[in-house]
Amino acid sequence: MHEGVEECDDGNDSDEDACTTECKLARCGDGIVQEGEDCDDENTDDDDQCPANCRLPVCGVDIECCSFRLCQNGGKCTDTLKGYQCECPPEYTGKNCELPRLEIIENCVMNALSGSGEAFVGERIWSDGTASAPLMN
Ligand SMILES: [Ca+2]
Ligand SMILES: [Ca+2]
Ligand SMILES: [Ca+2]
Repeated sequence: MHEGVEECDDGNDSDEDACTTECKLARCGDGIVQEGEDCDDENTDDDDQCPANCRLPVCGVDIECCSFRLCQNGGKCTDTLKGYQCECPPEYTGKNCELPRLEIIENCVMNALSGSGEAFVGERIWSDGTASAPLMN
């Protein structure tokens, strides 16, 4: 270790520990993700991908989860004590409304009353069985 020139010298070629290969002490803003850092974008700006303390905010602890746009396909996000909840449109389900709900048409029978004889009367049943609606076409 050279006094005055080097801040540290751990004698290895790793940037990811407390002393970089340039013999500078690991710090937030040096562009290298070291121990205790979630990210490091080589600056100490808070307004970009990596905050000034190099710690990514934890949803439900540091910031509201809904600011992450977690609900997909038009789902409505609500922050809860333990995180968030998505209120999904009828066509989607899953924690983040990411799963399409299968539409199954059952009971298709010829509708004798339609006049044309070509219409069907059926039923819409969602894959989770919660909603069904009569279907005519
Ligand atoms: Ca090192
Ligand atoms: Ca760093
Ligand atoms: Ca930054």
